[in-house]
Amino acid sequence: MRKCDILNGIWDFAYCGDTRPEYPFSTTEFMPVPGCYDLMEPYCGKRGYAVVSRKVVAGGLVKLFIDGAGLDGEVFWDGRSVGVIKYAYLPENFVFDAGEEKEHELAIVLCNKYNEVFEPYFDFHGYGGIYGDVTLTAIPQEYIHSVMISTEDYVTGKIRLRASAAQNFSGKARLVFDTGFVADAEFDGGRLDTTVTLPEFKLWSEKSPDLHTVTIKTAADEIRETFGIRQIKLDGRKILVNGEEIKLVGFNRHESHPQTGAAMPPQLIAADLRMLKNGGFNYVRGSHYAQRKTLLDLCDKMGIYVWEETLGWDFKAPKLHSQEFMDAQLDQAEKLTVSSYNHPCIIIKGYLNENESEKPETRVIIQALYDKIRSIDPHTPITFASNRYEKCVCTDIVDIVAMNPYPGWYDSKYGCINTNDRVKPRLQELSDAMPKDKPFLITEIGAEALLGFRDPLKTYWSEEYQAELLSECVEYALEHDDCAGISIWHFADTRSYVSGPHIFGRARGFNNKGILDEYRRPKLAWNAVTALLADKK
Ligand code: ADA
Repeated sequence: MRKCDILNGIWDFAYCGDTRPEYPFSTTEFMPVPGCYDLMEPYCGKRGYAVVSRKVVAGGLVKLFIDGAGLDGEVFWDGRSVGVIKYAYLPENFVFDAGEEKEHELAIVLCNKYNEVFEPYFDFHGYGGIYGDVTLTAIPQEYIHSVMISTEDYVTGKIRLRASAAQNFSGKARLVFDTGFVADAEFDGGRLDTTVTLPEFKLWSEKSPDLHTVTIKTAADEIRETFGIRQIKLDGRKILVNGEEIKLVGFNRHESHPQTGAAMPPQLIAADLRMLKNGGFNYVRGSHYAQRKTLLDLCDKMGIYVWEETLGWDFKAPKLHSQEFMDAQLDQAEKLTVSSYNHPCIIIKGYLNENESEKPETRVIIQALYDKIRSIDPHTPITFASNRYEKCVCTDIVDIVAMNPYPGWYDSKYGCINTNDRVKPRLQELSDAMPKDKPFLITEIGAEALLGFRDPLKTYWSEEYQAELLSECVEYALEHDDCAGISIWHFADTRSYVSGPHIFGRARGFNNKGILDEYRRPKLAWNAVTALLADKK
């Protein structure tokens, strides 16, 4: 088995402002990794370059894994560039020759200035830092990488295993499963593609999230992968998992906390997920970027369904229709599809949250991204969340129709105190207008509420108004068979715009539509919706 070092800890650090740091890097301070430098005094809220570095004893071929970083960066080994971080949040591997076995310097130049894929107008704060674990694994020259396991038949336990190996490796591979079952396969020109029917297996499901492992052994390498056996199928408006209809009820969730930013420690991520599961919910939409491996591992183990999507938020023409943008989106979609492929919790793959899908010319990129993901992943339903509603001209391309309507909030009128009576009729109207042969998901819905603002008139921004609105929404989803599910916008209040015109709709600089506040303290809506779910059980 490979040797893997966890490099988390206290790294050397320098904040460099507008000047991109050059080798030899000079560091005079320190920073915990994972961590966000723009949450550290005196750099709080600043946008600029930073460098973090540490010494590592290693040699030969190595794989550096970073479980998400942002907003972009570059990795240096003794001053030599060994990889670029282009997409915030995306867990990535960097394979390189570490040279002679001795002490080396690993440095990561980070930048939290906005870039091509992270625009300043996104309704979530862009943190600078290393968001998740950093590990370094010694690997042989003929190493195995990108193992992808999918369920071909959940009834018989038939799985497909694809793997690639460096340097066009050809030779035998032994597949040893946790059940004791052993199968033989062969790499040919660096590729292995085989199916195995496991004689004894357990299905992964929301109620019993059983996982399996397979150890792949070749003459040169040995790695273990975790996977789950489960099948997602769509049948008209229904989503089926292992042949049974499911109703998705959950939240959009940002990886964000006032004290840690995007670098939430596993304890806090697990606490969020436990709260969600114990509250009777079964689903997280990972808005609006790649999810950390830590979160996906937890969702696999806890039986929580996940919608995963690429980084994006309301990209607009002409950028949306440019070739450069298309290439970057395709690259990001490919990387994400491969990196999270084996997590059974991911049941929907998404991209380009809220784009100009009412324009026929946007069909090109919607189709291209769909085709890219489908070319790698033959099974998982693919879609995007639209806010163009009846005007959307792309619903025929995707597998699931997903809409972000905000009745009772963004359609408020002068003089109205409470518009919750419009919620159910609007949802029904929208559902009726959508294709009948595809599941219809309410991907976002909600209202702002400030924790502690109680108002008997149930006015906008009050906890009472939000509680009533979200109860209506969840009730609608539970009562209607033609609605496959709902993800409330959103789990917890999240830091958003800190300046600019939008801040005026974002009190405190937060998106306050959380059913919990940013410290996960429940608003009235939490009690109302969890009570409703408990009643329906
Ligand atoms: C959109 C968007 C979310 C959030 C939400 C809101 O639907 O997808 O990220 O900005 O609106 O609160 O307005």
